[in-house]
Amino acid sequence: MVKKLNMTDEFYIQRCIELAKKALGKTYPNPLVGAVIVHNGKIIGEGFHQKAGENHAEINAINSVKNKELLPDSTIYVSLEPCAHFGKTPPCALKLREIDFKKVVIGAMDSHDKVNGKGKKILEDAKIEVVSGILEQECEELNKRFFTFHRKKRPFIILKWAQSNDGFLDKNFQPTQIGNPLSKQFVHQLRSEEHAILVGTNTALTDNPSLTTREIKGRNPIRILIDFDLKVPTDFKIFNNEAETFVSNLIKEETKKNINYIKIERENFLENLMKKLFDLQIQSVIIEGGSFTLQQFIDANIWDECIIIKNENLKLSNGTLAPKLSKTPSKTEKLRDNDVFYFNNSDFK
Ligand code: AOF
Ligand code: ZN
Repeated sequence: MVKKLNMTDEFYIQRCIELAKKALGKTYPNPLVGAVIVHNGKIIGEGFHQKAGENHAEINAINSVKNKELLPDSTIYVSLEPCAHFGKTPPCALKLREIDFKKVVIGAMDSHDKVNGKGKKILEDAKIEVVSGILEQECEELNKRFFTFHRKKRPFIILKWAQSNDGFLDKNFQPTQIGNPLSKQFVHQLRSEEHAILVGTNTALTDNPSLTTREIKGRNPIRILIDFDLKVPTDFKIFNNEAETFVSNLIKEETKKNINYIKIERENFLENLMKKLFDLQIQSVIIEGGSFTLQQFIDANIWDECIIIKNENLKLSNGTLAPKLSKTPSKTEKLRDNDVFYFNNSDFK
């Protein structure tokens, strides 16, 4: 009996996750959240959080219900603990309490300092039945960027590079040329899912990349350039007006149109950069090169995931050596066909 009930809860939380994913890359700095309302075993409402500043998932689900009289006799499923604070929108937990739902089923708890159990408590104090931790791992995975950001007080870091079979980057670090033609779309898809994208001075100077998602018409991530001495000319593509750019440098702190200069000293550089990105509420960063920059993140062990596009048919014999992960992982996953390798930092311990 109990088992059957859990299966039902899992089914609806799974649906919440599916709904939440529709907004992948679009909710920063907010999490991905989905909600489903069930009355007498029938879904009567669904919703997801679409964009920061707009309605939370629960409110969209409530608004989608035609017969609002059914709400107090319904269960609401939500992939993340309902919020307890006044942010850009009022607290969802108060709305659920006001409606007096029969039951609230939660996937993962919200690790945001202002929520973190308070939403659940509001509901329990109002004597509403609350169940939490349903498909918890899946719900954590869904918001790995959001949770890492709040727990580690730094963005979720993804390292990404393309290399030849013998371990070299292309001289001009052109990942899309090393990879097969589909790689470009794949890379642009990855970019559109992250909040920001970062490159070092050499990559910006030698490749002149625009770091946009033009191949898939996705959302452009915020661009971050590390350029201590401001060597990259302002007519380079990384400064075009297709996205906002932050330039970490030693010289000035100012904002000009879409370019924000931020001063970060060399000493403890990566640590201070992480603090600054946390203050700027940047929740995830994909590090796209070059080799030196990537290696710095590896050596400092400031990374969460690593994606390597490997062309097994290409031998370069010389050029820039690809970065090296410090240890051999216990697990390697292939993301696509045979040429994209995925590593998770937690498999290195
Ligand atoms: C929910 N449901 O759909 C989302 C939640 O500035 P606000 O008002 O949008 O609040 C943002 C915070 O609310 C965010 O950091 C996270 O803790 C929570 N997001 N909560 O109940 C949702 N998106
Ligand atoms: Zn909310």
